[in-house]
Amino acid sequence: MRAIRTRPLTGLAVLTLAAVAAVAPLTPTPAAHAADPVVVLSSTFEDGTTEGWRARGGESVTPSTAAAHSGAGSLLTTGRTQSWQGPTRDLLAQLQKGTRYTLSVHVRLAAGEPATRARLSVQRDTGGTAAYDQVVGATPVTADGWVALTGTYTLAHDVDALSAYVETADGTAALHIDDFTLSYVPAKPVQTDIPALREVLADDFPIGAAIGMPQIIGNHATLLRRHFASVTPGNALKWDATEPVEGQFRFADADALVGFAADNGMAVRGHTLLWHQQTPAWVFTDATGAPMTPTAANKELVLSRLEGHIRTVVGRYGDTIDTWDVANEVIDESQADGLRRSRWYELTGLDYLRTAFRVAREVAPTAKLYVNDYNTNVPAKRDKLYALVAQLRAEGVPVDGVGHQMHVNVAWPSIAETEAMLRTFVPLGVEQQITEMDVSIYTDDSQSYPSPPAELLRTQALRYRDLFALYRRYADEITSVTLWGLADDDTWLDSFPVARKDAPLLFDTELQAKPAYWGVVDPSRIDPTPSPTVSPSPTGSPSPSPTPTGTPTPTPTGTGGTGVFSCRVQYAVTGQWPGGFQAAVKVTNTGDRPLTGWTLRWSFPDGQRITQLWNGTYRQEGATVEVGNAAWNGRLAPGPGVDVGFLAGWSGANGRPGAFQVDGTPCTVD
Ligand code: 9MR
Repeated sequence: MRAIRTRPLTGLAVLTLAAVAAVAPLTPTPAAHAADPVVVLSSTFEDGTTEGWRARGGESVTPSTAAAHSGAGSLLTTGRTQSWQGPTRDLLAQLQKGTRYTLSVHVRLAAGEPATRARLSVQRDTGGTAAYDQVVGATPVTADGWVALTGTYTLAHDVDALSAYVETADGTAALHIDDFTLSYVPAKPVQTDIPALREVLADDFPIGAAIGMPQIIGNHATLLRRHFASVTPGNALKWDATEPVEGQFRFADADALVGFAADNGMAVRGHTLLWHQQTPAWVFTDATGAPMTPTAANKELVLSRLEGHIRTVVGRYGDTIDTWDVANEVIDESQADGLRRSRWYELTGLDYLRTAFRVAREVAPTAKLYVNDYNTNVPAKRDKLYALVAQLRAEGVPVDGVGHQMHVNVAWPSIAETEAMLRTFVPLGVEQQITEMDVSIYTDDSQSYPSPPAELLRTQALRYRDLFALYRRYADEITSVTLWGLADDDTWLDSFPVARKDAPLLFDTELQAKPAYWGVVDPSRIDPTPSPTVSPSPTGSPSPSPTPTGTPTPTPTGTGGTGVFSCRVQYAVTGQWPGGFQAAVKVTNTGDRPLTGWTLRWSFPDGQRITQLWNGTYRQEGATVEVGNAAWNGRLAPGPGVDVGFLAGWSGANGRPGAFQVDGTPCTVD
């Protein structure tokens, strides 16, 4: 949900691309830079039609001139009787699986309607089942002005139908929308010249990330594989995902995520077997269909459901999942006994915990079984958690570990309090893990930055530095550290506690290493003087100046200048739309002589024309393309190679170039 950067979007961008292609520039590019966004679809409602938009179900959608964000027209939706009704547009033909898009729409309530909150979402249908992904969370809207809902979306599933829609969180107000854009931001390559977190931390603990389906395809998967030794499915193993209807289990997403981890040698934390949230209502519904009351019969029924659920879910993953959050968030420090008054507790007392741990141990005898909670640094909560774990273990309940979620922020909690949290549990003889760490840039609900100010990113880097230094000191106690997400493009904090863009992780929305990453890896690399170009602005920050993809880590020097140079080129079209495409080219030195400065040449077979290229300079004459190195990637040593990306126009066919040369040496081609 980041603001669009570099230049305003226009509906002409795709046309511009084709037009530029037609005049065939022979222009060396200026300094290499990140690519500009390309608009794939826009709706301005200026032509008196609905431009392909329709009602979701029963309401009325018509062109209107009663209000307009730009020009004279908008789209008006009236006659809504349900909050989920609203204008929708099919996007199946436009969205490619695995590619990240920015969706933006302006919303204003019709005159006289009371203020409410609007959401921008995507509906995807597969095999007759609909699923809903939120792109922008509930955002205040009124009849007095236009509000932009802007967010990013990556389709991560195979679908039969796909549409974007606007709805309200509550109420049925008539509403206008205008200036919808679906744009494609060409992805920067994943950095290959920075240390892998998993290697930096290898002697301390496995480093993990919470993931969903979007994290196991494309560049996200590349980043995940490179840096992380462990994953936690963020939602796919929760009860509402795995057993939405009694006895009907669904494991498609969980299987894909666990399979990805297994294929890539990563550990998996199973999260979570029981929780007071994301548990379907049927679990607590009695045989007559009524909500359960605390009777002996209901206790028996709910415990047998719990047992059946755990047997099936844990049983499915055998040894692949070696750690389970058996119980999530069972402490409430405001209760004298410290026990959360969840439905589990109300119906069974502490027996739900006894049953859950006993059954999990039976099914997965070697897995580590955890109780996981947030705010475990807060002394009152910490001590009540301690008391519960001590009691359960004294009874022989197999609790092996305590998970500290560590949803923290740039100013809270102190390192001393965090250390006290870790120290407290040592005498219990339990393992400890950091299970859901993120560091919000916000310290109260009123703050909101369209993009994170540099100074806050620096403060955040120092927090990561200090917290990881602490974790490393306690590496004998801590058996893994997991971040609650992979990169800032996909974080639960964008909609909690209010809808706004947060930036709590180690990689930014373009998957590039942040100062926070350096806080963990090498604090001497945290920039002491933040650039003024990214200082806070309530109306939207100017975009950061173009950055190379690689942070300028000195490249290994190779073996000297006497050996043989040979090369390999990997060429991949990473996105394609009518008239345009994006490609990634990786050049690897497979010999033993490093180059200082290099030129890559190829010919396009089908008249393709490059319009923009990053991480290098380019010239194109006819079909022939010549790419030179950028200032920071001139050294091409044996090893990881360099990545170049470009946008180009095409028509008719978009065949791959068959041959590549570096400094005249033909390369092998993948
Ligand atoms: O990251 C999860 C988010 O996608 C869900 O919407 C949310 C729903 O409750 O749960 C999030 O994960 C939570 C985790 O399971 C337990 N600790 C708090 C996490 C953030 O809410």
